[in-house]
Amino acid sequence: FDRRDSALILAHILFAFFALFLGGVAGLLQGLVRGGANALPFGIGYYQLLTAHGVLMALVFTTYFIIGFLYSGVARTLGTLLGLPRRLGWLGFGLMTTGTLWATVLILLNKATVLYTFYAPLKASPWFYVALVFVVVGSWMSGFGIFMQYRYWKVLHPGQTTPLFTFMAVVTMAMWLIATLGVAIEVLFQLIPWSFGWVETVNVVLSRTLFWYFGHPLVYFWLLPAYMCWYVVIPKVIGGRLFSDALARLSFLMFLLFSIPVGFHHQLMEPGISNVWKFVQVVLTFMVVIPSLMTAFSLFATFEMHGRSLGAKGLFGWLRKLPWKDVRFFAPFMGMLLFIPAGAGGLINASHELNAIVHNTLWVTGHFHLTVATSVALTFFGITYWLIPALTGRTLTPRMHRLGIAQTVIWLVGMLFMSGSMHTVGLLGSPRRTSFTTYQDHPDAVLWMPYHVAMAVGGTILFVGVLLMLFNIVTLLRAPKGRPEEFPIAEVSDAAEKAPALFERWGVWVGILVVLILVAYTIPVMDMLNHPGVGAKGFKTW
Ligand code: HAS
Repeated sequence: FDRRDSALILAHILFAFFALFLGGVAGLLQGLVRGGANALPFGIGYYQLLTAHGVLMALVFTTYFIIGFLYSGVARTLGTLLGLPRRLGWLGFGLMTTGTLWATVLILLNKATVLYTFYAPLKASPWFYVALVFVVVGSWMSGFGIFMQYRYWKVLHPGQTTPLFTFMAVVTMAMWLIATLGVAIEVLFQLIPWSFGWVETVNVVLSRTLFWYFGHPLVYFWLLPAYMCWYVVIPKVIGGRLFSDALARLSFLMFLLFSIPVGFHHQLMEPGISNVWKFVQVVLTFMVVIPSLMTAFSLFATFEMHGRSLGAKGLFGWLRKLPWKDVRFFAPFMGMLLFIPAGAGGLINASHELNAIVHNTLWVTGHFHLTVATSVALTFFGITYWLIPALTGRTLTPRMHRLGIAQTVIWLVGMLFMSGSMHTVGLLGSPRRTSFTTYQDHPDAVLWMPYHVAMAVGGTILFVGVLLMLFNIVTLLRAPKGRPEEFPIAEVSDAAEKAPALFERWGVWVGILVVLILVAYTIPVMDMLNHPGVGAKGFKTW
């Protein structure tokens, strides 16, 4: 890596882990509150902590890590960043950091206790929404930087297929840009005018719809970089090859098409949206499951082909040929493994009748701690172990592999307690986003308590996992110089088909996506605009 590229990427990665630490402290405390420990220090409120935890973990940790990782892979596969893309990367970093620090201070001052989804009618200080604008616009600058580097490369390499990593980075950023338009409209045209008092009321169902137009692709914005690691990095780490480059590209294109017009599956229990449109979006939700099933198939094929090439026998003999002592493999593999139950939970959520049972219960919290906080987070941790030494020209030592594997195991145990009990107690009816309460010792609520205590135990173990991860990062930064760690990029299997040129005709894919969005959203949004009701004045939370 060019030193200037390393500096940009490292700044993103280290900021991400700083956010993970702060978010982890909030997570530990709120876990203890739900477990029954009532006293929070310094008059801090439970919902204030919950907001800080959600924003720092789900929005800040992920976005910084992802942008850093995408820049690193683009620089690795297309060559050193050109001047303008790098400057855009720094501009994006500066804007996002200004917005993040500003928003975090407002949350800590209890002026934006609106949780990470900042749903109306909860009303934060208007400056919180302005800070969010900085974060989103900053991420756009970074996205434009990636597009620009890609564009230059295409001009210099006419007719050549873009390297897989960069292709995936472009799809991910395109999805992000189109998705964030929804939240940008919500913040600029609804929340800012309303919170400054320029208009008296807000159309709540419209604001939630705009949020979830963005909110669902947001979860794929977290997932796709993990998939990049699974498709592009893991086959190389195990010493094998990618099963099919074309299949990988197709699955990413399917994510581009189907991850946006599905937001209603978060609003299945909401009035004001007709069942017909909910049904349409549930069908599209099941479409977006297909690329994940394709990914699972491709991963199994990659592992099995590699295992058999080493002489593995039997149905699962290939498992023994995998490099279990290599943290670059172990952490992401555990993420994959847990994505099987995590994804199954998603299918349950998306099924309308079952959603009625789980919606707004701790089951949903359990679901996203398995998806984003386990599958995605463990993959990001796994990437960190080789990315930091690759950026700093250092070596990943055997001791680091052992520490990393220990960190992964701690994370898994913590999640088993926490997410396991969240799923179970959710089915017993325990609500999410509520501080410790036994509802005046109602017998049902009293029955939930052992699970809440188990959640607190899991949260404490996870906090130890956060601390060990930070210790590992410091150790990585001080690892011995010498043979620099490589950025692993897999070759494609000889038998694989070449990707068709159609895959890079962006006009076609974005065109289809626009049609799908219009089909899924035009009529329901017109309904919401035509029947705004009285509107909500809102609850000022500060
Ligand atoms: Fe979700 C709620 C539906 C995936 C995150 N989800 C949430 C929320 C978050 C979230 C944060 O339909 C809460 C939002 C809030 O605050 O209210 N989700 C789905 C569906 C999927 C799904 C259908 N979610 C994710 C991912 C997330 C995420 C990924 C983050 C990264 N989700 C919902 C619904 C709700 C919801 C409803 C609303 C609930 C409500 O009522 O509020 C699908 O994309 C899942 C597909 C996944 C699979 C699994 C494929 C498996 C693979 C691994 C292969 C393993 C290998 C290793 C090869 C089909 C690829 C094998 C090794 C061996 C040894 C066996």
